[in-house]
Amino acid sequence: MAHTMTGYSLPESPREFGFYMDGDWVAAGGREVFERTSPGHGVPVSRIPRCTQSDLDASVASARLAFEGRHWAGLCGADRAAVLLKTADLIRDRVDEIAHWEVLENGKPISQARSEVLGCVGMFELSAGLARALHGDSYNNSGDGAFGIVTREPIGVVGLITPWNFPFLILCERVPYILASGCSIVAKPSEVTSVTTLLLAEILTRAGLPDGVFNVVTGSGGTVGQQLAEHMDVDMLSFTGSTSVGRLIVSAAGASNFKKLGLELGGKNPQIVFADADLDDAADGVAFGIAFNSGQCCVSGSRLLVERSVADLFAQKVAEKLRSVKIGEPLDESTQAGAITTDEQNRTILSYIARGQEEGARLITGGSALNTPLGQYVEPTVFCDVTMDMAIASEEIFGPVLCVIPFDTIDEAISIANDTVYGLAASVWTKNIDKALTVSRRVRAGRFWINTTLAGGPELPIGGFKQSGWGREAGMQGVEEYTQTKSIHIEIGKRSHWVA
Ligand code: TXE
Repeated sequence: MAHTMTGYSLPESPREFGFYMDGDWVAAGGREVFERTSPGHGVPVSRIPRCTQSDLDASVASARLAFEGRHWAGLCGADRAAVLLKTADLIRDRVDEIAHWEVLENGKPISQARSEVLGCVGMFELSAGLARALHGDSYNNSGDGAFGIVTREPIGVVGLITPWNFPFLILCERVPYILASGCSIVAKPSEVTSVTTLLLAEILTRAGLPDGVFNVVTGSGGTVGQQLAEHMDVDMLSFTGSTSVGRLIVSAAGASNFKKLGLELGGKNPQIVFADADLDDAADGVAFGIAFNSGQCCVSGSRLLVERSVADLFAQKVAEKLRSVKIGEPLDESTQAGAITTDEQNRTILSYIARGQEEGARLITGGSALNTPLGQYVEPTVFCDVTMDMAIASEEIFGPVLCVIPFDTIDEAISIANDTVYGLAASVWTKNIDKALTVSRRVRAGRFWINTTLAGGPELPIGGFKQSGWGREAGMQGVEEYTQTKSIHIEIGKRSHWVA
């Protein structure tokens, strides 16, 4: 192992992984292999098999067998809870290892990766309680001759397609809740960040999850991902990724078996700052909202709508904060923002920065790739004088690029906030409760923050309005999404006959 200055190591050669099916590893064997290079260091770190259609069919069959055999769905909530709690313990024991792989494949800072993994422990703990609390409904108001019961049943075999920006966190915003419902899963992580999904499979088996309930196929989205979306024996698919691939998923579901879909797609999220806000707090929040994870969050606050009377002053405050963000070596404990995860994403961000300049926006900080010997990093960037007809104001950049748009009235702020095809998240910064609540009611977004941003907990459901997606993940709603209801009507006493 080659050691960095930080105590963590870079592998001397990439580590080989198999995929995971029916409670065990399957070696890559003669399959094609994808080699992942660490975006923060430029060295190869992992080798992952490209699964074939028959690997996928076998994984779906394994999930189906486990489901129909009722090995998991048939357990009582308390038994499911025991496995989920054990999983939480095992994740806590392996936090450093999981966080290290997140850094190697994604490029995020180690301290952030560690706190994300610890957050995932809480999701498993909460889901254990939800597995026990899940219940249906009853209708005792149909008269003495009838009784109605509404039960919740797990929907069946769930496909789970996840992206590269939060490989473990996004996975754990879904897996424990899906398992709490009693479903079986076939997961397909992004090809560039597969390792921590595979590690979770191993952990779940060690925690006592029956074989076949959680399987992982690896490979590219266009092949095995598309095949999972088209699969006739998958009952529901949860997809997190780009809006364009979301459209392909909807078509695939319609063209196959009408599987139910959960979709969490792109965002172009407003941060609305009024002149009466605590401007120092707001500047810190806005800087965090755009630089955290190098802006590669579906909920990044990428549009700063700021009251005109303080717009210049406030933009400068944010720019000053962003210039002090520590960017670079993700394995350094003090790093706040790491690498851009993929080469393609790096090119996309730099091309949007060039486009903003061509469109006439005024660059007040950042605007360049960081000059480092290895890896790919982009300076947090702020554009002022942005108008809503510019591409940088309406398209998801998915990088540390903030667009500043001034407003004069609360109605104008709400109208600009809603002037987007997306509706994932929004924040408002003000000390006036009337303004905060009016804006929170009228902005169309699935997550809303008042005097904070990118906050939450495992209890609160997440998901988007408009083209940001369908359905909700996490919280009790995130368990119920993976169930379907059955209405059971019971007649009491002697039937009154239809045929005399
Ligand atoms: O996403 P993709 P990419 C946005 C962000 C980013 C853009 C592209 O704007 O710049 O998407 O990122 C799998 N059938 N978000 O290219 O391609 C793929 O293997 C089935 C927003 O990485 O959507 C991966 O597992 N699956 C976002 C997952 O879909 C397919 C997070 C996401 O990849 C597939 C990431 C197909 N035809 C990017 N093609 C968010 N909402 O958080 C790809 N995949």
